[in-house]
Amino acid sequence: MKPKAAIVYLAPKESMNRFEVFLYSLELMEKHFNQRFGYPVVIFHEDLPEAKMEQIRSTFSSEFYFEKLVDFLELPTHLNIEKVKRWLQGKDGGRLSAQGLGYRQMCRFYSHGLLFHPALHAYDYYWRFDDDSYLTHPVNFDPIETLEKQGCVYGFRSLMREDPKRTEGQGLKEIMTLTRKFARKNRLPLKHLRPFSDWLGRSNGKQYYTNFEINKLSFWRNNTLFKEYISLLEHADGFYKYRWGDALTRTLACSIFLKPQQIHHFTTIGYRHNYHAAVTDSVDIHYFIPDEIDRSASVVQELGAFHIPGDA
Ligand SMILES: Nc1nc2c(ncn2[C@@H]2O[C@H](COP(=O)(O)OP(=O)(O)OP(=O)(O)O)[C@@H](O)[C@H]2O)c(=O)[nH]1
Ligand SMILES: [Mg+2]
Repeated sequence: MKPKAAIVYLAPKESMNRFEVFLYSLELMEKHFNQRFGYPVVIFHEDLPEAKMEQIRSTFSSEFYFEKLVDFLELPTHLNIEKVKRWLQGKDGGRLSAQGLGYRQMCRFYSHGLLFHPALHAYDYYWRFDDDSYLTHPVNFDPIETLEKQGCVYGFRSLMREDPKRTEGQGLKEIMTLTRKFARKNRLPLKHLRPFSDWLGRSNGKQYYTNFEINKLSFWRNNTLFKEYISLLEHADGFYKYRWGDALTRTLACSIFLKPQQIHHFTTIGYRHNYHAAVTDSVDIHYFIPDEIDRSASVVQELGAFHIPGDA
């Protein structure tokens, strides 16, 4: 039987001017996968106008559900905006970065808000794409079904490693300490954190690249201990203070709550996320920042003719 699953997106906010990019992601997702497999597509959004929803419905053949996040910018009840603003400005121990409140709320939403959202209650799995996630080649099998058949909870396409210069001040030490303490207290294994840590137990910056992830909602939704872990993260304020990313929290949660055999690495799917590419049949991830193009043979061969809006 086909898994109860949905494809999910968070549409860019209108002021981000990324609608064209988003449409192209939808086009490739549909052409290379969903035309054949027909999963419903749930598009969460902050302010997507009716006319654009209509444009999506009339351009593509998938079944679309639009879900407005009315409380997207709402803070946890123990915080107030003045405090958060100071962190965003780099004051009181907060981390100043280009990513403001919207981005940080997005990370918090993907980290756990999505897993408990009522719009997904009817589904057991979701496959997430970002507006700048692209399937570069046809996917001739159903990865959601693969995950289910193998009894897995989490599926990813690539691992990324954040540049230590960029992660400085990101509160990695705090989240690692907090996670270890929590795991010890609750007798959860710590050994699967090793691939994501250095020899001193500090985060090594390696994380699941969550802009492509397939996840078993029913596993997390029904897990009381996971809810406790989330509550701990929420009260540590790291999403606001340090811009903790959903890639970071997902990686840590998968490491303490799952066995390695519950995690599946999809290595055959051709995928690109802005300037990162995972070519088909390769575990590597290639970075091709416009002025520093990765010209390795496999990337040139696969992506030579593949362009996205914004490419030079
Ligand atoms: N509504 C809304 N969506 C957002 C906001 N920030 C990001 N998103 C969406 O969240 C997803 C991830 O955002 P990105 O900006 O691509 O985040 P990222 O992949 O970490 O950053 P890049 O490396 O720049 O791509 C995308 O689908 C965006 O449309 C926001 O403030 N509001
Ligand atoms: Mg992105």
